[in-house]
Amino acid sequence: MLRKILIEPDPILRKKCDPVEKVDDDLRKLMTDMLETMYKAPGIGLAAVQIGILKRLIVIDISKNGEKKTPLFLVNPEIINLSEKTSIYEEGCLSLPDQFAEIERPAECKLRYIDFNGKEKELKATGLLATCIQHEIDHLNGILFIDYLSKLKKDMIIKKLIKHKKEIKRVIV
Ligand code: K1U
Ligand code: ZN
Repeated sequence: MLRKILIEPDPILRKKCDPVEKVDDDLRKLMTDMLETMYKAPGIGLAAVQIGILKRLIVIDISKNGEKKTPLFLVNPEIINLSEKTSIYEEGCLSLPDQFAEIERPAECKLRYIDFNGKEKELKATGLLATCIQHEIDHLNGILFIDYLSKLKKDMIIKKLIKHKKEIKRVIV
């Protein structure tokens, strides 16, 4: 089932998410809905808070069009190491439509998480995957990539999004 993605400014996107207590069939259905919503958007990541669910839950798939799909389901992800080396990527966000900015983050990260079947796992990520994981974990803590920009750039983006939301409302009503 496709879910509606929240657009900034929305107070829900600024909340800190709660840990997941157990991985059961209801949670697996939610993760499957999140993956479907992310593929449809289209995007390479989605945090549950972006569909209004305040749980520490992320789906990611950085495979390219035409490649075999490689979905990752991260329940209660915890960063256990960040590299000193950094890298810069032009980031997008499904909650900030049509907005992009170059963001510098640690180039590599190691994380511990629970997978789709409830098993504890560790993963070392580099490149786009490391960037995407850090971007999504930021969502779980109420942080958006615009928070790393100057006040001027951030305010400009928020202004555009308010206009975009008014426009959508006008078309729907
Ligand atoms: O909103 C999100 O959290 C998803 C976001 C993830 C992300 C993108 C780039 C850098 C860091 C994190 C997106 O997926 S934005 C859309 C996007 O990047 C994309 C869409 C289609 C094809 C390829 C990329
Ligand atoms: Zn995002």
